[in-house]
Amino acid sequence: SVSERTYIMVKPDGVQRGLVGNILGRFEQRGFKLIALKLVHATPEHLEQHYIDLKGKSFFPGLIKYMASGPVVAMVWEGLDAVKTGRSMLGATNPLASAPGTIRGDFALAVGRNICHGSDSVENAEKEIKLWFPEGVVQYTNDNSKWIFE
Ligand code: DAT
Ligand code: MG
Repeated sequence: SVSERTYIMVKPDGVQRGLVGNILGRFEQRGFKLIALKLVHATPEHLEQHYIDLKGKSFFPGLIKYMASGPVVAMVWEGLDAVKTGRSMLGATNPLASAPGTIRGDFALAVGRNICHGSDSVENAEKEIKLWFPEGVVQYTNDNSKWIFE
């Protein structure tokens, strides 16, 4: 739906490498509406909650350490098919399999340094938005929606 929401995050390597503006810009240009944004240095406990489904994987400790190594940019984007479209804009989990033109396909090589996160389902998006933005998102009307949607 037009009001679907997804949780997108620039990971610590994306922030350190100065890719925040580029990643943000792609969602803006595509026509998604920014409804929440913050720079946050998350605790390991918070990140374990975010990646709870992966607990037990061999790479889990390394993943948490990497994600806690610096600030991340947490954001919520709203628009038509936001979850699926967000995932396709990110590219495959392993950047070596990501098509050029995707964020990972343009900026990353290693699966453990793949610079961005995007929700994989509407249900998980709702959970992640609650986890990262317990204060809620920002409500405002964006007059350009009539130029983006029929
Ligand atoms: P995605 O981030 O594409 O949703 P995921 O949820 O399966 O992928 O995994 C979360 C993150 O964990 C992923 O972005 C990078 C890391 N990861 C996944 N598989 C990995 C692996 N085999 N080795 C190292 N890191 C991995
Ligand atoms: Mg995932």
